[in-house]
Amino acid sequence: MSNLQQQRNDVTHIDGNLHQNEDARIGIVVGRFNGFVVESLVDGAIDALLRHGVLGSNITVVRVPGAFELPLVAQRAAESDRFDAIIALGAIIRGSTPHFDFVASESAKGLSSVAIDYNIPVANGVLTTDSIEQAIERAGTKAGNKGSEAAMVVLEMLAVLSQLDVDDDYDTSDDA
Ligand code: INI
Repeated sequence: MSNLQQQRNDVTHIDGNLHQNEDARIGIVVGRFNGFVVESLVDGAIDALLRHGVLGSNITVVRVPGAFELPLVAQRAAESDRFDAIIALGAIIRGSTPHFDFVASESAKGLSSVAIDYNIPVANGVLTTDSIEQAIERAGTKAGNKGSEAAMVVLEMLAVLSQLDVDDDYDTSDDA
């Protein structure tokens, strides 16, 4: 085997294993604005979590007025230490939102800050679409369900992060 091939074989790959979730405690924060779309995202997220072994008793759904309020409640949820990961769900629809760009960007920025500041996976499952039709398409009809996608994201992230916590093999103590 060439040295290059050997080195390739020695590379450590860490990928998310999506099967061990019975202990995962998941907070779902939900903006009620455009609720007819958002509730399909909530259903999709809960369904995906349960199908991947998360216990219903370990799932908490917190509803707030709109997507703009999601970062604060996600931050409180992270701070509370009650959750291993947070899923944020909402729908911001440009057609009916004069301040679409502002709400969308503040919501996204705030959610990513929570993940970094509290060292916890936060999935951004907030739909940002030009029209109600596009939102419906992404809420369980022809373009999937952004709620279930967000649920899968946090499960994958939990799996990846737990392996990083355990695997210290990259520590080259031979050099010592
Ligand atoms: N909130 C949404 O989640 N989606 C929207 O499309 C939306 N529109 O259209 O304005 C919206 N606005 C409310 C916003 O999130 C706050 O609740 C509000 O500004 C009070 O802070």
